[in-house]
Amino acid sequence: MLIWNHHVKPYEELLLDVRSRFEKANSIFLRQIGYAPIETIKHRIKSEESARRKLSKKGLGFDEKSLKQLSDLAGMRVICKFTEDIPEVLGLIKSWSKPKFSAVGGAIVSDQIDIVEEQDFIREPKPSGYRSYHVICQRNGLVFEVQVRTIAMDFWASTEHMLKYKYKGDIPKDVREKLKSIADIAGTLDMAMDDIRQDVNLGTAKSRLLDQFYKALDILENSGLAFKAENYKEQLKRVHNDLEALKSLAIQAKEDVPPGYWRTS
Ligand code: 0O2
Repeated sequence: MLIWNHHVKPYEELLLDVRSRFEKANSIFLRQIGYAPIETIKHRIKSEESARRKLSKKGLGFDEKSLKQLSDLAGMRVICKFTEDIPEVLGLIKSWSKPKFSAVGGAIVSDQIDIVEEQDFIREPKPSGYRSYHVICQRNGLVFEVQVRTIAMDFWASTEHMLKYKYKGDIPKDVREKLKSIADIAGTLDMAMDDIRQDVNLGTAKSRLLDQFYKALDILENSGLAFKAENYKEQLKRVHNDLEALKSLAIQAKEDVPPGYWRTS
């Protein structure tokens, strides 16, 4: 007899491992470029009842072999702010499929995650209006699904899911039509958000440059070079809105810092 908790335990461990890979990568992005592509991560194991229902819909029995055919028994949702963040997340998943060699003896480390299938419901939304990018992966024979989507796509999908539940799977036609047009609005919202992403990136770049600039001024002031710091402050007033000029000013100020004073924190 199949004991549900025993069956899903390795999947739970797998999801925790994948989740921590995403979290680590996200912090590296944040540290290196001041921006992280992942907004939120959710993961879940399908409930026994829901797995039973799905298998019976597919005409399959409730056993170990049939459960292996449910690609979303273990599922993870990676939610991004912008559509343009999605390829970054896909790139991360792809990087896990490369064999890793251990430092000792060069043996292959078996934490490799392979992509079994990709489904792009963003380029080709489902007739309901559902949009998301699905990646079906597997590690050591355990299959799981990663859904990558924006906040707008996630909002739509979770609302539609809730309505499906409320109407017992049979959403009335007028509600379905409304949902479809909201999905189109969500698509337009995502496109508009991608447009302003450029501004967000510029804002991040500017604040990083200003951090470096003020750090240099602080050192100059505390190393007997306050007159230089004052001079830079005056120049900053003129270049504040010009990213390139701000960049060269920050480099110049950093170069004026006496040797040995600059510390990377
Ligand atoms: P839940 O409760 O999220 O787990 P297939 O055998 O591949 O043909 P399957 O497995 O239904 O059929 O694949 P599909 O269509 O890729 O759906 C997998 C999951 O994607 C679903 O799991 C949903 O999470 C999500 N999804 C797909 N289509 C829709 C949709 O129209 N609306 C919403 N809200 N979500 C969708 P479950 O088991 O259906 O649901």
